[in-house]
Amino acid sequence: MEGLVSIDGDYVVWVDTRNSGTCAELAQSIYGYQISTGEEFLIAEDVGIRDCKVDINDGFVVWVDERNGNQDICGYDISQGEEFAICTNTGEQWDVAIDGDIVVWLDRRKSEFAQDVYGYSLGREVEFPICTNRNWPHASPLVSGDTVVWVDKRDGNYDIYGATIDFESEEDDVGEGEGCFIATAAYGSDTAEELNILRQFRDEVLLPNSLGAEFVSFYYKVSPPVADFISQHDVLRTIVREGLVAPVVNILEWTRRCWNK
Ligand SMILES: [Ca+2]
Repeated sequence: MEGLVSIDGDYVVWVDTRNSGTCAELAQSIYGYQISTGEEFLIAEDVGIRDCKVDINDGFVVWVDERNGNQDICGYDISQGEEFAICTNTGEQWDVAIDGDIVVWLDRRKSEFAQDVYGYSLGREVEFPICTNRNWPHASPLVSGDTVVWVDKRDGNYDIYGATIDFESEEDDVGEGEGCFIATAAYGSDTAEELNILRQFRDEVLLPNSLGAEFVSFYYKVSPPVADFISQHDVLRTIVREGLVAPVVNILEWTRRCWNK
């Protein structure tokens, strides 16, 4: 089975059932071994009973942890001897991997059938979605530097997809940092001129006003899955662009002098 052992530099880590008594498949713990000293050490005890996976990079160990009652992602800093939480969302998280600053995993927070790819930056202590669409499953996410790859079944058979993580490009975004989802999907790229007036309206009119800010917050919660769906369907994109976004942009342009400061 993959993910039951991993190695990086001077350390080997693995999933261990030595403390599980007669139930050899149960009560998985995480152990480590330092090659240069020949010393074995316990990292975390009784972390779960299913699908445990462990990975290590540059002295940071990550694994799937069920101690809170559902699968989460936990980490351990070998140099400090300290455990820390990476993701404790109430949905299931599993199939974790780490390289450098980035941890990636599969995530079921959006629905019982979702298999989305999420990530976490150790340095920034921030979590972010990488590829989320409940219409198709993802599998086996891996990361190297700022590049994430995974197995993806969006076309009905297994393909390999990838994404580059770019924290700098999120500067002008709001909330969870993925700006203007539905409009972006409808226009097909994030650079369309029309998006600027939508952003300006959001920043100058909606956000300073509490009801408007509530709307923006709601919008950022519900729109990513909708936008994912729209972006996959050309006819739907045209309908949304010509029927919804374009008229709103026109109205905002005509009334700009009323709300623009
Ligand atoms: Ca969880």
